[in-house]
Amino acid sequence: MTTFSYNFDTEVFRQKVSFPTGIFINNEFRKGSDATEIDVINPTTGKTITKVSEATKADVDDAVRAARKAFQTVWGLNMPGSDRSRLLGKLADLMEAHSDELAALEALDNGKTFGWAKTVDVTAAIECIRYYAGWADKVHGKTIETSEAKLAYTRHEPIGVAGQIIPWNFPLLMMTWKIGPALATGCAVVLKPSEFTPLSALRMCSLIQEAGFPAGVVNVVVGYGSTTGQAIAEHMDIDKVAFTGSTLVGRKIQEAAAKSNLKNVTLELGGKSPNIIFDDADLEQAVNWAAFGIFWNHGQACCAGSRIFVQEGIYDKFLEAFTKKALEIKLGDPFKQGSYQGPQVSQIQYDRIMAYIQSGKEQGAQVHVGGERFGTEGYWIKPTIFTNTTPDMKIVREEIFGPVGVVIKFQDEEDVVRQANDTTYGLAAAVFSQNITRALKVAHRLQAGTAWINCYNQIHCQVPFGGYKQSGVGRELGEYALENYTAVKAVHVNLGHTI
Ligand code: TXE
Repeated sequence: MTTFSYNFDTEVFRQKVSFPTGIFINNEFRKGSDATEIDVINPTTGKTITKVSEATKADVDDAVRAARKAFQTVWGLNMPGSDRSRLLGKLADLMEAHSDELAALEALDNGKTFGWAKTVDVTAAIECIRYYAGWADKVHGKTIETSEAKLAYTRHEPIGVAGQIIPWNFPLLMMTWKIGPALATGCAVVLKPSEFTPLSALRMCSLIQEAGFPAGVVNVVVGYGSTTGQAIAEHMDIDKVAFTGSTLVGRKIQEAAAKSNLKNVTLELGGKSPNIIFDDADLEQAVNWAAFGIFWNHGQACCAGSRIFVQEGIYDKFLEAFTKKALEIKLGDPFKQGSYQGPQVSQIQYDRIMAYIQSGKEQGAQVHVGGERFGTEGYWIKPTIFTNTTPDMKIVREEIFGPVGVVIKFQDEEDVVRQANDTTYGLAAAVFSQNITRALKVAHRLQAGTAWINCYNQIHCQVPFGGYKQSGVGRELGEYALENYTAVKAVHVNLGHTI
């Protein structure tokens, strides 16, 4: 079985970190059944960091067996919510104690900066586990009035074994969004991290062990999508699958669920979110948030504000200030103080983004700034702004998932609402205006699961998140996420009604 051992000797984190990187089933690390391994690449340099065990379909079967057994014997309805809460709380404490290490793993594996990983990813991941620890003993049904001869009530029972497939853009945070509500409600989990960024999930496995979760409650199988991921989606003994990733794969998950056991499906998919800036916006704030909206996490956010609509009266001023802001973004070693942007996650993503940039040029858009690689090694792309676009261009219609925004001029409310909703996606949207009536009216007309007013990329574990249209099915976070992991049972008790 593989072990990760790495001596971080960086400006912001110096420590030797080592932990097992086998597949994690029944609270034990072990090799995959074929003893094959996956290379983990450092996107900053393009060099291999380590290898981790690859899980096969047979390993997924084992993981599901372990989860089912735990669910039926020690977890689910067999453990009171207050005990599950205590375990989740312990896990959050352990994550806190290891927060620098977790941030360093995210920075190494994903390429985001240590600073962002620490202040956003790890902090929000801990908050998420704590938040769901709070829910674990508050999952309850209702009593429902029908007649005096009858008592009717509902139980919100854990759905069973949950398969969870997550991406590489927020590896740790996505893991907590998935396991938090699942464990709070009493489901057992088989989770597949992205093959590109497995390290923080594997480190979490040892923390889960240490926290004292019973064997089989959380199982982690690192593997490729078309094999390991597909094995989860089509498994006959998985009751629910939760997926975050591309719309293309989301369709496959739903198809596999339909063709197997009709498992419950929730999907968090892509986006092409509009960010609308009216003439009466606070210009400086709008510029800052717009830059954060598209360039944060190197544009690798499903809710990235990639279509920036600016009203004609302030278009020139906005573009000037926004350009300045984009040019100020400091690209640099994720482990150096002051770096804002690191590399894209992989060669594949780098190539995909550069192909979009090329298509924008070929279709006649203008590269206003950026549009090229940064440095000589790794997968770095400069913050890029396109202007002179038309609505049919690929860079306007498709999710680029990189630091590439299009700035589009609009005339009035009607015009911008029509353009903003002219997309197959519907994950997020934002409106900047100091006229709160206008901002609210427009926010209500936008077809999106999240609407921000005078801010961007604001996500809290208490507030639901998810997409309209082809951006997803169901909602994560908040109380809403508990519904994804519970089945409602209606119990009817006869108090004297005779037949
Ligand atoms: O995603 P995939 P990729 C979007 C973004 C990006 C594009 C492609 O536009 O450019 O997707 O990225 C697993 N059955 N988002 O190719 O393939 C895979 O192993 C089951 C948006 O990396 O969707 C990984 O664990 N699982 C997004 C996960 O799915 C499969 C985040 C996501 O990978 C599978 C990431 C299969 N057949 C990309 N094929 C967001 N919504 O935040 C792959 N996987």
